[in-house]
Amino acid sequence: MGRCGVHRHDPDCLLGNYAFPVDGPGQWFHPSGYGTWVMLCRRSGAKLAAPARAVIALAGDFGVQFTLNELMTAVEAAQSLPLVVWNNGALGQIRDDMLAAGIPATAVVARTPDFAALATACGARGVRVKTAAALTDALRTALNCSGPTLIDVDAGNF
Ligand SMILES: Cc1ncc(C[n+]2csc(CCOP(=O)(O)OP(=O)(O)O)c2C)c(N)n1
Ligand SMILES: [Mg+2]
Repeated sequence: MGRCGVHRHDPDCLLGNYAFPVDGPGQWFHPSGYGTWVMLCRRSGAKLAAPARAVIALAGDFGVQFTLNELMTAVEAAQSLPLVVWNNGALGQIRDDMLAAGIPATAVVARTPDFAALATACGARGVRVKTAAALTDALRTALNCSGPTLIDVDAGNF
């Protein structure tokens, strides 16, 4: 997820890899290399391996759709797992890279499903938030719930 294009070391960068503060190893999992979209299975696996630790899954609105079926695994395992979906209605990184390269952004803006409803249909909790404060509240609640919560974040306000 992100909106940084080639400016990945920009202090305003929203790319999780650069923006998320960690103070030790084993706290940030990213599919380095090809950056393959495997977010939900990996976080669900991390929660299985370390059930006492708080685990949060973070994905873009298109990346999450590749492994959203794994939400069922988290539901079956009753994993207390917030799944934060950064919803910008776009394949944002690809769009930004196209624009940064001076080529027209093609086929990178598309409709996304109602993620909160989709989560509910899977037996998970689903909420939509529009502000940082609401996101904080939703995360606190989700970490204290049994079972996963999909938090659909309207990126337009950030
Ligand atoms: C399986 C797979 N296919 C394609 C890509 C290439 N790719 C990297 S970022 C990206 C767009 C990501 O869109 P989204 O998940 O909505 O995140 P955003 O950049 O909008 O925050 C794509 C297609 C990939 N990383 N993994
Ligand atoms: Mg996106």
